[in-house]
Amino acid sequence: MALSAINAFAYLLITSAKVVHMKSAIKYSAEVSAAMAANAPIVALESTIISHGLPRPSNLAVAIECERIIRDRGAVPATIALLDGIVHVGLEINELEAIAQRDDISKASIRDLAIVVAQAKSAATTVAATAHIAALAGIKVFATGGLGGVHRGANESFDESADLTALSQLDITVICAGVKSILDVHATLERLETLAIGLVGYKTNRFPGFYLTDSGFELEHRVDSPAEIAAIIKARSAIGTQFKALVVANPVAKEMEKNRHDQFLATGLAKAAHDGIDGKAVTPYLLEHFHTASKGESLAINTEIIKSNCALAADIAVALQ
Ligand code: PSU
Ligand code: MN
Repeated sequence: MALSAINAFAYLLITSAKVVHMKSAIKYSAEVSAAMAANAPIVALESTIISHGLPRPSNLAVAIECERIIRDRGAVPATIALLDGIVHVGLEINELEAIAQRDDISKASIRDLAIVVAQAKSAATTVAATAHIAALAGIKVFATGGLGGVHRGANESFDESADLTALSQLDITVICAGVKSILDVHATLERLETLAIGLVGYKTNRFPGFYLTDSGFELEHRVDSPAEIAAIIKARSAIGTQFKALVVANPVAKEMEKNRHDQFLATGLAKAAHDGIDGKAVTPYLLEHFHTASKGESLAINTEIIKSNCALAADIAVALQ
């Protein structure tokens, strides 16, 4: 009797300690904490692009450069990742290095978050998971490279990125260069429409295709300044549609030569099918194929894209203040 009472008490202590631990599961960097206290503009950044989207060692250099671009434009970068069970919003340099260099960094989408936290593991966050944590932290603007979407052959494989469903329920604005042609771009656009995710082209009426400025599909809405985007973000709250993300599609300045692009795509898709790649491995596999097959050209374009999206995101965050 006495023993089980002690056990019950110990259990309560453990559970309440766990509850406290969960509540403090988010750790803000000093810079992000200060920005939040001062109500200064903040831009969220994902980390899967660092761990699984870009090859080493340039992944770390790109991550550092992106943060610098955001600071130079008057906003504060908040790179999001999970390290040893702690959700980080804003990374110190040694933490950014860990994400870029460690071999035990998994790729976490929203469904993985609680598991990684409870098991005290480390993971980079996808667009879906990053948007979820950013929204939880009250960050409104998020820069990435390309969104996940509907994969080719999804009518049989059911492979559609959780990025889409995540963005259909979060108050966040994502700046990207559209989606890569490794996906079924048309199906992705249809799903964005069904999920009521807002979509505007930045200085373009064509939906960008990541390496290409034009994926072949038209956009209904075009914006030409960060101020215009800030006005849309404010109108979303007024009209009650803020809990569906706004996607700002920002085309790359100098695109890849179309024939080369189509060739890399065809060989990559054939290789992935041959190697039987599925699940969360598909996207990193195809990105890696582009980087090796193009002998670095896709990496250079990828770098330009993410830098340009960071600059625009910072300008939007500043315009929102
Ligand atoms: N598309 C890119 N580069 C990337 C990704 C997608 O052009 O780095 C990453 C992002 O983190 C995105 C994730 O959220 O891949 C999508 O993976 P999946 O298709 O498994 O949902
Ligand atoms: Mn998938």
